[in-house]
Amino acid sequence: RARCIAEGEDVPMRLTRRVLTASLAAAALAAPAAAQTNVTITHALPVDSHYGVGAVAFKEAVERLTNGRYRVTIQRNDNEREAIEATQIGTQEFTITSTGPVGNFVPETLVLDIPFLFRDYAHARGALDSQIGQDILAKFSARGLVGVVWMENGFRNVTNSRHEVATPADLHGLKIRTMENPVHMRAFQTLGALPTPMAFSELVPALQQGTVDGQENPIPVIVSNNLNQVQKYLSLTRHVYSPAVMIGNPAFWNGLNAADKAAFLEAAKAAQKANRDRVTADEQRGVQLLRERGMTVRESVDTAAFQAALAPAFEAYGKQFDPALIRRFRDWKPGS
Ligand code: EAX
Repeated sequence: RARCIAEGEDVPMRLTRRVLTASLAAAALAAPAAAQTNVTITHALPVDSHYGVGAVAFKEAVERLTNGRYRVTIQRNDNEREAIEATQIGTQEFTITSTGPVGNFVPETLVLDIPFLFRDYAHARGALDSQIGQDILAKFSARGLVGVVWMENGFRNVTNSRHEVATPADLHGLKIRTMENPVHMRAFQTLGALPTPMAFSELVPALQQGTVDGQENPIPVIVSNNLNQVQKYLSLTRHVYSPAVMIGNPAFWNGLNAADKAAFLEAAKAAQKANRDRVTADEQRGVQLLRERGMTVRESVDTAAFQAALAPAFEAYGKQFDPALIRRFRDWKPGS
C-alpha cells in the first residue's frame, strides 16, 4: 500500500482520483457512440469519371453535413438496370445511372431520350432543373423509387470498328449496341442500323468479340472506359442528350428527418455540380485525347440528314408521348 501512496499525497484524494478515472472510463464505454448509419451508392463507371466525381462529392458532403452520422460507401456496378432494382428493393440506398434503362421502371422519363430534343448542354441542364424536369423526377415515387436529382451523362456519339460514319447511309447494316431503351432502339432501326440492346456491363466483350460493330455513348464514357481500345472510328453525331439521375430507396429516404433530408439534398446538388463540371471538362479535351489514343474522329457529320432520316421515328414519338410535353422540352429557354 505504501508504494501506492505518492509522497505527501492525501490518501482520500488518490482514491477519489482513481475512482473518478475508472467511473469516467466506464461511462465512456457505456455511453452509446453517436449512431452511425452506412449508406451505399453505386454507379457504372470508373472512379475517374463524370459519375465517379459526383459520387465522391456526394459522399464528402453527406459525411460533412451530418457530422459523420452517415457514412457513404461508393461501389461500382456497370449493370445499371440491376443497380436500379437493388435501389428499389433496398439492398443499396442510392445509385447514379443514365436514364437508359430507367424507362423500364419510370416510363415518363423516356421522353427525355428522344434524339435531338436538346440543343446543347445549357438547354438540357436548364430544362431538367426547371419545373418540367422536376415534374418528371416527381414521377419516380409512384414507381417505388425516389428521383433525387438530375445528373448528366452527355451528348451521345456513334463509334464503330468498320468505317467512318458521316451520314445516315453510313449506318446501314451496322450492328450498333444500344442501351435497353426503346426510344433509342427505334431511332437506330429507323436509321437503317441493327440496334442490339444490352447492359453496359456487356458492351466491351461484345465489341471485342465483334458481336456488335459499334455503340454510342458520350465522350466522357468513351474516354473513362478507354473504348478507343475496341473502337476505331468516332463520329460526333451528338444524336441524343443522355441525362443521368441519382435515384434513392424510398424507405431510406422517407425515414430521414427533415434536417437529414435537407443535408442529403444539398449533397445531391454537390454531386450534380461536380458531375456536370466534369462533363464540361471532358467535352473540352476528350476528342483530342481520343485522337491521341488512335481513334479516327469525324467531327462534322450531316446532322440535318440524320434529323430528316429520323422523321418516321419522330412521328411515332409524337404518338407515344404528349406532343405538348415534347415541345415544352424542345423549345425550353431560360426564363420560359
Ligand atoms: O451511364 O449504358 C450506357 O451506354 C451508359 O451510357 C453508361 O452505362 C453510362
